[in-house]
Amino acid sequence: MRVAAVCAVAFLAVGVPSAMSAPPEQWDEYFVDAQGDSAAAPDLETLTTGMADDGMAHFSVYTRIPSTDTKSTVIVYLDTDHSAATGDSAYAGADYSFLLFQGGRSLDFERWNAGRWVSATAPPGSWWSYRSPYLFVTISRASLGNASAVNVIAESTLGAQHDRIPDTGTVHYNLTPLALTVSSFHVTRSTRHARLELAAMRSDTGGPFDVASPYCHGRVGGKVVFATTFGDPKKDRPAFCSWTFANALVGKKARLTITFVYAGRKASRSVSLTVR
Ligand SMILES: [Ca+2]
Ligand SMILES: [Ca+2]
Repeated sequence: MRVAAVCAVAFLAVGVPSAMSAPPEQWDEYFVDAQGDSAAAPDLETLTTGMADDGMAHFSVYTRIPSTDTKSTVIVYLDTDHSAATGDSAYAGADYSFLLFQGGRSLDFERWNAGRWVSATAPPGSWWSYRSPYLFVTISRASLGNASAVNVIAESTLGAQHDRIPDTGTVHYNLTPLALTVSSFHVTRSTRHARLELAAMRSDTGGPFDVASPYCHGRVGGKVVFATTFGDPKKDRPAFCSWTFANALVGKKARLTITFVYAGRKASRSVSLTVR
């Protein structure tokens, strides 16, 4: 636990997401915590980490803080060099932190320096705000030493009472630009039927892509033929596009494509075949 009173240097929260024009493509990850597990400290419910194509990292904590609370803190800790040997050992080696102190609802940016947390200059373009129930933090990757990834912890504290996301360990989030990589592609065929299956990995989480439906595109003999059915990708199952062709199309050349589009990224595979 940290002594909030020494950290209560107020920063103005500047800008809100809705005020940005032409927002860049952004992708997010959500981590959900139990509700009602914080005793008297603010109950943390979700932690969202995200990156946008303009190089800004976003962190938000969903926590409903009573307006009568003047003593608690909510802190987002970032270990930007993935080293527990640097930074605050009580928080898995966190090197930077964002602190919301309910006394005056002040916000502070701090870095670990010579064995303690000290207030640091707010990096250009960064902003903080608390608008119940969201604590928002935005900071550029450049301000975090161009970190390729961060380990994140959010914690609320009131006296000896706490809530934390995650309950143990850290949330690992990749800050390098998102890429989608095809991990499997299969074509199965039978009489007047073809099925394309596609799975992809996302670079930010290292996990399977399972957040958007596939686009299915088919042309036979130069004309568009809509897929008969499709299926969304799941963690353990590829997405699919499936076509059943009319008798009149037997013998014609077909070009079939299955595509994921997400946050301006694309993963796609096509096949050419003759309908039989
Ligand atoms: Ca909680
Ligand atoms: Ca560290």
